Amino acid sequence: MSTYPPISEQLSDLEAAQQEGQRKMDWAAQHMPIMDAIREEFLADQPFAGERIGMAMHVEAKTAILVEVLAAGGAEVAVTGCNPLSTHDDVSAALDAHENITSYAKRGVDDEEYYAAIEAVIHFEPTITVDDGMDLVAAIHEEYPELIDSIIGGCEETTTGVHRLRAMDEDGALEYPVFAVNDTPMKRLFDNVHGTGESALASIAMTTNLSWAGKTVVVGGFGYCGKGVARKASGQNANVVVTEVEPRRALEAHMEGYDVLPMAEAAEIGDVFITTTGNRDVIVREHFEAMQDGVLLANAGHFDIEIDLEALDELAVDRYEARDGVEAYELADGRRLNVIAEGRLVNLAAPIALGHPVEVMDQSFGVQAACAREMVENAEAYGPGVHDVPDELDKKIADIKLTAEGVAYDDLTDTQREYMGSWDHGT
Ligand code: RBV
Repeated sequence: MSTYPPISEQLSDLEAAQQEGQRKMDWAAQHMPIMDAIREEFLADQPFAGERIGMAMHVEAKTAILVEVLAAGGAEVAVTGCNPLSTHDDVSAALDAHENITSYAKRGVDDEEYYAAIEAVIHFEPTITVDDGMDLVAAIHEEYPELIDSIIGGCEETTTGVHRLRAMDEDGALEYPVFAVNDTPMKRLFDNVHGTGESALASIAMTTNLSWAGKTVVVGGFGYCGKGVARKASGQNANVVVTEVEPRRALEAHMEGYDVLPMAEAAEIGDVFITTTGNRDVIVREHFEAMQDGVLLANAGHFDIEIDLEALDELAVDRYEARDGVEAYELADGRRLNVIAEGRLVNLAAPIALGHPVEVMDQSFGVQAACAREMVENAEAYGPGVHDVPDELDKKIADIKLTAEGVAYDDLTDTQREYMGSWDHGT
C-alpha cells in the first residue's frame, strides 16, 4: 500500500475546504448540461459497477464533476493532479469526502510528492486510467507492468499526452488500449481553440492587470491552441505575431492576416510571448537577449519546457516576485523579463487560474465519460495502442449539447443519404 495520504489528511481546516470545494462544484455543475445528461444515464445503467478508475487530471471544479459522474456510474475512483500547480485543494477535499472517491491531489507539490501521489493512484490498481498528459500510463508501464493485465484501457485528454502515447505506440511499448480523446472534433475544435484562447488570456490579464489593446502578442505555434490564442488576442485589439516551424501552418497564419516571423525577430518586437507548441526550447537565451524591458512570458503548452528558464536564470543578475504569479528576471543592463506562473500551463497554474471555461470542459469531459464507458463495454474491440474515438460517440455529445441549448438542426433525407453513399451520380 502507498503511504501517501489523501488530501483530507493534509489540510488543517478540512470542513471549510470541503464546503468551499462543493460550492465551486455546484456552480460548475449548473453549467454542464452534457455531464448532467450523462450522470442520469450512468446512474440508471451503472456501466462501471466493479471497476476502479485511476485518474491524473487538473483537479478543480469541472474535473470534479467528471470524477463524480464516473463514480455515479458505479466506479470507485482514485484521483491525483497532472500538474503541481493546478489543483484546487478545496475541490480535492470535497471529492475526497465522497464515499467512492479518494483524492490525493494537492496544490504546490514538489516532484517527489507529485510522483508519490501518482503512485498512490496506481496502488489502487485501476482497471481504467484517465490521464491528462500520460503520466499515469507512463508510470504504470515503467514501474508497475504487472498491473497491465488487469487494465481494460485508458483515455487521454490532451495533445501532449496523445503525442507521447503515439510515440510509445510506434515503439511497440504501449500495452493497453487508450482513446485519443484530444483528437475528437468535440474536444479540440472547442477546448483547444476557445478554451485555451480564452483562459490563457484571462489568466495573464488577471495576473498582471495589464491590457491587451495595442500590445504585440507573439504566439509560439499555430496548432489548435495557438490558433485560439491568436484569434482571441486579436479580438482584444492586440497585434498578433505567429511563429511556426510547419510550412502549411505558417501559411495558414499568414492567410489569417497575422504576421509570421522567426522567433529571433519576434523576440525584438513582442510585448507578450505565449508558447503553445508542446515542444521544448521555443524561447531560449538568444531570444531573451533580444527582448524589450518589461515583456511578459507565459506558456500555454502542457509542460514547462517551452521557455528555457534555466538559461534565463543564468542570464539574470537578479530575480524577484514582482506580483503574485509573476517572477521578474532582471538582466545586467536593467531590462526586466517577467515570467508568469513559473512557465507552467498559465491558464491552470497561475495563482488565480481557473482553467478552461466550464462550457468547453463539459464537452471534453462528456467525451471522456463516454469513452470510459465504451472502453468497458466494448473492450474486445480495442487492442493495445492508441485508438480514435468512434465518431458516433463524439456526435452524440454534440447532440446532447445542442438539445440543452435549444438548437435544432436538420436530418438528411433518405434521398440525400443515398446520394452521399453512392458513386454513380455523375454529371
Ligand atoms: N484543461 N482542464 C481544465 N479542468 O479547468 N482546463 C483545461 C480544467 C485541460 C484541457 O482539456 C487540456 O487538454 C489540458 O488541460 C492540458 O493539460
